[in-house]
Amino acid sequence: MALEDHPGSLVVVTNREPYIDEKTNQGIRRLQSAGGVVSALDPLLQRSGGAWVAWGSGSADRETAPRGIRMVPPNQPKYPLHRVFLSPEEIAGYYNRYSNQGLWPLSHMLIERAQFSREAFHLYRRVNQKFARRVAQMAPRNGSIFSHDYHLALFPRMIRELRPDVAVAHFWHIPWPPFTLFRLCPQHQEITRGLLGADILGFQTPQDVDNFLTAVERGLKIPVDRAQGIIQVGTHRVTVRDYPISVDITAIEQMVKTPRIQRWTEGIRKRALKHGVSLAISVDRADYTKGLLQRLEAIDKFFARYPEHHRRITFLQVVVPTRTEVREYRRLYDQFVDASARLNNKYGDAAWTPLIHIRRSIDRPRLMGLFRAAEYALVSSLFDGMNLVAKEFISAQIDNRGVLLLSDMAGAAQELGEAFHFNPLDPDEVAEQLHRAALTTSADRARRIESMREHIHHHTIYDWIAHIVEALDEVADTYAAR
Ligand code: ADQ
Repeated sequence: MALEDHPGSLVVVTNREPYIDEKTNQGIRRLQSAGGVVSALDPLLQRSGGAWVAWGSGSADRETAPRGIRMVPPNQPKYPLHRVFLSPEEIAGYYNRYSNQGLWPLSHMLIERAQFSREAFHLYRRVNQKFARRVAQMAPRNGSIFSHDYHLALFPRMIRELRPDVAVAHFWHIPWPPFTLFRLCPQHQEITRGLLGADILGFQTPQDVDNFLTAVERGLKIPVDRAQGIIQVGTHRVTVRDYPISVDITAIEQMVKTPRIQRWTEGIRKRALKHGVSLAISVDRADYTKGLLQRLEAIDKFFARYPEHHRRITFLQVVVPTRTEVREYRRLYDQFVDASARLNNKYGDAAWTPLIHIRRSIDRPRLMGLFRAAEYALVSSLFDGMNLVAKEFISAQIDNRGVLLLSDMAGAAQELGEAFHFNPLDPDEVAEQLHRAALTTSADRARRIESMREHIHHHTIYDWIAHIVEALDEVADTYAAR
């Protein structure tokens, strides 16, 4: 990767920070964010230098970052984390309201949930400006910026205005909706124009790219070169492409092979065997886009239509509450708990619980061990940019015995063609696919899993980073030569 030739030139910009400091009764607790992007970009910055800029959201973040800078990783400092501090009003407007109650539901095509207001947008813009000013102050001359997601849509244009010497790649992690829906965002033109400040604009799927190009054509009346994915805005050229995000399959394979995790996996398998059941796993944040309630309806249909699976399959739902400051998210979780209790009362008995749910975050190695132990994974998102859980499950299936049931509406469905696909709003189809999956031969399962594992081996998170960073590097070189 050419980035290694320019150590220290990359600045990563995200809403969520890679290292968080929280106050506890026992003093300050350091937490590391566990998402796929953090676990891939953090080692890159540790190796080649650079810096990370993010919202300092931890309760002890100010204390541990004199002048807003914290060297990380805390135990072995390698690069600076620049924390952008936000007021409670900014957090409410930028994060909870405009990002999570506006852009998030609209991008997932759930228009009834989307709420916009000029006041929230004003705070969203103010925070994007804060990020841009901060990056403008610290980015090296002719450096490269890699910014992320729907929280920072205005950032690329702002940084271009402040620092025309830097090259900017921005990656949009969630779906980009068709223009007929996107135009419902009262600030759709500002949002699209903001993103056009980037040199490289990445989306999860070709469909997202297509929808974005339409927003540029129809919303801004700017012509686009669809074949090349290029937009010329005055003298500035933007390249728009799909870069499907992925996982570190080799690390997952190693994780599930460690003696500790092997023992954990064996323990779970033995317990399941004792009760004569196979495990079907789902792992999500408690978010309405993940289709948790619709999933329960489909499971109900499955047990109603195919009683032969009673006492044979137990669904294990690992769910971590998220965005609990938003009322709808708290309600969703409560509804989920009620619906699972109803399901268990309807079908369960003293010897068998049809659905077990675990309400917490599970550490990564154990989670991967659970994936290995499970015979089925059920991913039923109503809409999902990619869905890393699907790719993690496949990666952990080193015994080639599991079956992935995957919503057509997750970005991952475009790549994982050997999964059992379904429409998440069709409980009958989900039930039928579960039944079909249960009847597959072990040879068929192995063939499907092997083919998907091979695909992921050739499209890892490191390939994702390398493709974006290489494209960014080329732009940075042309800027440096000017
Ligand atoms: P998310 O909506 O968070 O990400 P996803 O891609 O599934 O969705 O990633 C979730 C991650 O959190 C996975 O790595 C998963 O293992 C982990 N996780 C979830 N619940 C957990 C639990 N209870 N315990 C431990 N770990 C848990 C957004 C977009 C996605 C896109 C990603 C990456 O919405 O569509 O795939 O970004 O671009």
